[in-house]
Amino acid sequence: MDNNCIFCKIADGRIPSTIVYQDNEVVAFKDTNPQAPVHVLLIPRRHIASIAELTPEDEPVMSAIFAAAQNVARQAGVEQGYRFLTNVGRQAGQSVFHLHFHLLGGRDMTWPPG
Ligand code: IU
Repeated sequence: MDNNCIFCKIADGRIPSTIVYQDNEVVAFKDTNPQAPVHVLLIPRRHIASIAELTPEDEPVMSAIFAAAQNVARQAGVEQGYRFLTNVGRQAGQSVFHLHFHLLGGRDMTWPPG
């Protein structure tokens, strides 16, 4: 755990959030600045800065995140169409350096993203 990381604090409940799903590996909570009617962030409980830091040992947590995404999408009623993405590095728009996947749905999505 990184004591300066806001998402570590959300994961262990030190900062309140609207959690929609959690298990031993993953926490999913509503984004506080939603960009779509459904906007949930899925994070590993363990601090990993971004995809750039993943190692083969992280395979179980990555599978858990993808499985959780299916659950969250189903629970939110957007399983017919949603976007699931992660920003890697500042140039891509990453502003919080604890790995997180955005699950966005409930409206038509455009491509390419900005
Ligand atoms: P990004 O990919 O690192 O730019 O996404 C960070 C997201 O985290 C962004 O959508 C914020 O609205 C969201 N967020 C949040 O939900 N709660 C917080 O306390 C903070 C950021 I800081």
